[in-house]
Amino acid sequence: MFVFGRNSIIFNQTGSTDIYASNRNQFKFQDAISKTKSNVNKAQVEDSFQELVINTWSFSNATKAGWNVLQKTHSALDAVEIGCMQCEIEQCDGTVGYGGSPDETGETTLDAMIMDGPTHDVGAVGDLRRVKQAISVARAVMTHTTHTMLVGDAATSFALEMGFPESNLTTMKSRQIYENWRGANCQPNFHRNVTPDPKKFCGPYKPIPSRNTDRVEATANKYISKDNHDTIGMIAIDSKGRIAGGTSTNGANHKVPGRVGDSPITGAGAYVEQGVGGAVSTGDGDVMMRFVPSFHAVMLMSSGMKPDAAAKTAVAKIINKYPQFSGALLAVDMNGNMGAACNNIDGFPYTYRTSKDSEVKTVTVKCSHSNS
Ligand code: SD4
Repeated sequence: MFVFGRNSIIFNQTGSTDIYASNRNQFKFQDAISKTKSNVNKAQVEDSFQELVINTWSFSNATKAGWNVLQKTHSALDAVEIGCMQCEIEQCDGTVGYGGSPDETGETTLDAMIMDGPTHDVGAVGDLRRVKQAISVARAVMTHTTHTMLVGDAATSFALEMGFPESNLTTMKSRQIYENWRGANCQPNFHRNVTPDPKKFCGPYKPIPSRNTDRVEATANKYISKDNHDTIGMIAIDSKGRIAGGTSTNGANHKVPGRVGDSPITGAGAYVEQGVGGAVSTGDGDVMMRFVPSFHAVMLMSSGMKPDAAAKTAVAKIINKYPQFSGALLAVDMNGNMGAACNNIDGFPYTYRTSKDSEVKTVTVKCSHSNS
């Protein structure tokens, strides 16, 4: 039995595993760490790669958790799942896991995805309700279905069927955030072209005549700030050179119920390509998912661009249309070269550890159009 942090992994005789994660409620999930080895396209992997775990923001405990599991199971997928799970448990910056970003009804809902480089397999959940372990449910979608994404209450039903516990994602803090927002006439919110005026009043709203084609300006979500866009996006490479990526978030504060952001969308929130590298994004997902920036950056790397330049080019493409956009993109190649680009944030930190390092390191990138 391996014990790391608050999670215990028990390997049984068949080689499959159970995870017990203590997150106030304990949960048990058969095969939460799946039999990665059997999933691997062996032709695409080699031995003795430099191991790596890297993730958005200063979530160093998540990096550590991912790194520790990488040392024990030698699986990039496990590292991404456990690393992101660490943030779900810690409720990193209030924007990952339960108790953050209440929607317009006060409910916290979760988005997450995980992607396996060797198989190009993806599992994702959007608008997941009443289940805390979003990244693990995403992995269950990948492992136990041939689908890519499940959403809303139906994703919850699937999670319960897979053995995850149902629980309330609302906390005193998220209740307070919601009450304050209601008290401020539901400002800010994400509505437009509705009546009553959404810049002054709460809903319910009715549409007012508007044609998309009349609009000449692209609009980003201006209120997105450092405090409400700290999604974890993580990439790991194991010693066999298998790359995996993933994300977990509670999305955008005061979102319209049913809203799903970029984080669970393949190529938007995260993308990995075996033999090339990976990228993950954080920020205004409503804008980013229109550009699939993670896919863009990885494609640029596949044509020879370094991660730093690839991240900058992909972000520049978004800024060109949405100068107000706030967000960041982190990219890494199979050799562990890394780079990031960001816009309208007061600096974007990321943390990583490779086999060359004795501890987790942090790099902070200066952003274009910084508010500072
Ligand atoms: C979203 N991109 O749902 C996410 C939010 C976030 O850092 O914080 N990203 O739009």
